[in-house]
Amino acid sequence: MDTTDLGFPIWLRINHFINLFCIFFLMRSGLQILADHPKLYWDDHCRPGSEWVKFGKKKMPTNRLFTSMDEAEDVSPVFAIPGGHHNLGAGRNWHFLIVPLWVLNGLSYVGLLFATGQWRRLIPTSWSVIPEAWQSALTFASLHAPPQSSFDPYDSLQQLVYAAVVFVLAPFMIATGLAQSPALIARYPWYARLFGGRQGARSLHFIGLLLMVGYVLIHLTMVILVHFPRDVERMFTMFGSPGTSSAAAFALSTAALLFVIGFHVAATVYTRRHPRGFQERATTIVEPLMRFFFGGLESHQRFDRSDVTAEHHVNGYPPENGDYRRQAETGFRDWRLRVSGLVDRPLELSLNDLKRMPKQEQTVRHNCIQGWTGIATWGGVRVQDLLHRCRPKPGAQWIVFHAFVQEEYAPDHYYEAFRLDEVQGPQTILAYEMNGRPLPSQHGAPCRLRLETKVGYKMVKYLRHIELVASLDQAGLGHGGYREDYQFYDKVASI
Ligand SMILES: Nc1nc2c(c(=O)[nH]1)N[C@H]1C(S)=C(S)[C@@H](COP(=O)(O)O)O[C@H]1N2
Ligand SMILES: [Mo]
Repeated sequence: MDTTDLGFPIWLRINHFINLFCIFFLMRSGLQILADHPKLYWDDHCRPGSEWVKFGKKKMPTNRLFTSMDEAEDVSPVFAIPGGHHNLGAGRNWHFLIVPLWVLNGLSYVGLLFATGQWRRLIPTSWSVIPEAWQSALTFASLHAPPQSSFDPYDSLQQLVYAAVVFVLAPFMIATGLAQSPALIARYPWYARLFGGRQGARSLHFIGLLLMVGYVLIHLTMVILVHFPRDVERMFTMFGSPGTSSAAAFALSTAALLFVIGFHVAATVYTRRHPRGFQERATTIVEPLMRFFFGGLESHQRFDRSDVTAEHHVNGYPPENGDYRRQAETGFRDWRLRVSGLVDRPLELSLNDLKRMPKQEQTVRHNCIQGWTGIATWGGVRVQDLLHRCRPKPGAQWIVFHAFVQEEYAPDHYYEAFRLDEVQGPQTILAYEMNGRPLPSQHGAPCRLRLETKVGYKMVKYLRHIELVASLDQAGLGHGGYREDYQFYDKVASI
């Protein structure tokens, strides 16, 4: 087939349009996520100051404890969705809503390319493409355009760039995105190592974003500048059909572009005005997908003791009230962990009771939702063993971990809930030790949850009460946890 006869079939235009619609959502929601911890690193210790790039002007204090929530930056709703301060939950929900659409669109595009012979448009069939592309690059570098005849269908350089974006950059973004799922890399630690760890994957995902932005800018500039107006007409007829007049094509394409812009504006305004409504709608799609893809994965991490992070970040200040203070002063001698609700045998366990149960140690990576990581050895008792002792009743659906009141969370105390099957994993423990020492106060003394397939916010510190309930309505505002209630996070947290 002569490649000049390929034309632009209707499916290709639709794929191109959906892709453009998705890409801007992915970029804007990605930026929102980045703004919550606007620092990028090459190793998983995230030592303060070791970032290779940092956005924003905030400086963290060196003379007192700070938490990673203090490090979040504001971002404009023009660039990010939904914009603003610490709207990471909504940003993530947009990202994970659009990703499946974008991936399905990409797969159908590639499938159709090969089913129809359109692949010839993108994949060079002769090695001569390389010297030709070089010639073309030299021509562009001298601020000239290669002759129009070399653009049928694509100029060699253009063809190579398009092929690289479709067959290299897009899969690369998917691969580096997946490597940020705590569940996936807890089950398959080698997968994170392919990218030099989770921070490597995160940094590469960002570099991929820069390449994508660069590509979009150059792509648009070229379409407009090179061989004007033929390419613009071509771009417009992307939306019309070959038979339509150029006026109709122009009207249709303008409408299509306005639709994308209008949709973004409306989505941004809606998300900002109705954060709860958006959370509830988005999570009905996002959470089942997360459970489907990552729910069955168990953590099998075995980092070496020598991998432990020296300065592990902190999120959530220790409680300051008299109740907690008094117990801390006596080494939590009077602390009791209450296990209650829908159980056959309610329990009240002291720290010594916990220490008499079988102990498990695990050296694992912590993945905060904001982006930082750290490696530590945690020691404690398996939640499985605890459940054996308290024996949940048949009606128990959810297990809720409640913390002491922390003054920073005035409306309520911190808590997180899980379906019972989610806490059965081999590396789900109540930790009373960190790196061989009693749990330090900033990391959750006297006892905290570790559930290594989840993002950090699910791992409640300063534990004081575990409750088994039939429905989420029985905990907090009913969305599955403190951060779900007040920061609109999803409750599955596998990525
Ligand atoms: N009680 C309580 N538990 C909490 C938090 C908190 O603010 N309060 N923050 C969560 C978040 S967002 C993270 S990332 C981890 C941080 O654990 P670390 O401070 O030990 O690093 O604790 C989680 N557990
Ligand atoms: Mo976090």
